[in-house]
Amino acid sequence: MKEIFRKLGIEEINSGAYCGEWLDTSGEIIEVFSPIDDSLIAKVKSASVEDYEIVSKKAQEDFKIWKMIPAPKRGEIIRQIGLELRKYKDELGSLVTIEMGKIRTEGLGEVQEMIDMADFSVGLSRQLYGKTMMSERPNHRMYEQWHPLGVIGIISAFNFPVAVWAWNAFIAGVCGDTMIWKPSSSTPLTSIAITNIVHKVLEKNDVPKAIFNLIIGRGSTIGERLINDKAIPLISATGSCSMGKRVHQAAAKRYGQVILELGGNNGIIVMEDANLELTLKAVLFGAVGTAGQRCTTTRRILLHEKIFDMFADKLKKAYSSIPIGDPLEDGILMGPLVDYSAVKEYLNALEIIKKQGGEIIYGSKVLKENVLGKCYVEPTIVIAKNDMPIVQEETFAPILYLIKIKDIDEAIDFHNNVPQGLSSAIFTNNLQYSEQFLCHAGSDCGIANVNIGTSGAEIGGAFGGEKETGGGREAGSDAWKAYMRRQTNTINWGKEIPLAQGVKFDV
Ligand code: UN1
Repeated sequence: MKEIFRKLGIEEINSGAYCGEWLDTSGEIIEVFSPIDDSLIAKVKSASVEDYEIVSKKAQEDFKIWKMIPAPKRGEIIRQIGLELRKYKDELGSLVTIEMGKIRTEGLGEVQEMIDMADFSVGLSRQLYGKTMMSERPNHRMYEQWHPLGVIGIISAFNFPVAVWAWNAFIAGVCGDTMIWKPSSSTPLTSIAITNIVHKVLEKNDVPKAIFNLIIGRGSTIGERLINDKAIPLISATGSCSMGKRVHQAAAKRYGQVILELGGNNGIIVMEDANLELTLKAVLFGAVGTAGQRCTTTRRILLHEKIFDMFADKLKKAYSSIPIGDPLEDGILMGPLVDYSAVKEYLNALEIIKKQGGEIIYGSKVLKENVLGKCYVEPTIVIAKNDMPIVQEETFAPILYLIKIKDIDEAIDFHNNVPQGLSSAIFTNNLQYSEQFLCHAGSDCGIANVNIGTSGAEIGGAFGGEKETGGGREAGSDAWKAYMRRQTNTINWGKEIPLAQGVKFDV
């Protein structure tokens, strides 16, 4: 671990603010523990509100320079960052695992997601296209252009401590924005490591240094300051629904824009004709992967009554063979939850489940033997009803609800009958079922898949969801448009000044 920290520039005590250089921060000390064995791994001197003001000012100043650099040249900086990320992939992947507990292959996958985002953004830097429109007036030309927006606020969660930053940062970067990243206080070290890598690239190039800025600290102090900062036209926030509501309200008060990627309560419909081998694999990865701590985690299985008991048995058997333990070890498929408060939430949810009539058919215990720390829990399967209040909520833990359905109509009805709308899937080989699921009367989620699980989306599509998930879209497709301002331009190259809609106004 010492070697990984040395390579990534993580010290015993680290600064919690960067704006082209690391500041001598004056906030409280954050102690960072690894959920693998509960050990203290480093400290961060967090940013105070005064530190925030310095970062915000610097980001605004450098926006003026960065936005004037041609987009493909900005893309070149992101390309170089992508190359550096490739060099440090192994160490960064391990650091993700050490800091938040996801298994190593997932930690590495997360760094790969950043690399993919870098490549995507480099291409995008030459494709920030606007349209040309047909003017109704003679000798007029109309078109739209996309201009850089300003300083973007990026609030990221512990569960994807680096990939979600890259979704936002690389796109915002090629769009000509500068940014301020506020990572989760549970995972500050990965953000410091990334910032060190970015710093090295910026140093080598003749560009302003306060493009990819960082502040680490409490939501209640610097987080509040960030979301209320009039200098930040857009906040992109990932996290809980309640956090997102707070961000949305604060931004609305000052006419700020938001990209919200909040809670999911993702369901998989399993029809009677489904290929159950495929389904089982997808459910296992979706429900147990990342120890149930993805926003895309599969939380509900809407299971056809004809195969209910049989598939529940298969699942139980598969759950009992999942290797749980040190996430750095090869072959382990489930590591610890992020911290002990997550364990308490898991236990609390299980109590509520019992009170509300849920039947726990597998799991429900905190593991005490053969594990290194106190944050390891059993993945849990519960037979439940869709309208149980606890099923309507997102519990950020590996708890999977099995809900019986009698046909496709009931399945879609139950599926949509939750407040969240992020990701969804159906397993079937029946064309009519899958088309019904994908049509406008089908899944109401931002992501809807057929014979693929709810989690593990590629970066090429726009990522995000509806309802209480917040409506934002990040990463691929044309999600970049949210990071720019659109300008409609009309140019008259004639000798008259005709008015639109045939209005006459001759003096
Ligand atoms: C998240 O949990 O906030 O689709 C993001 C997935 C990942 C991203 C998850 N690519 O599961």
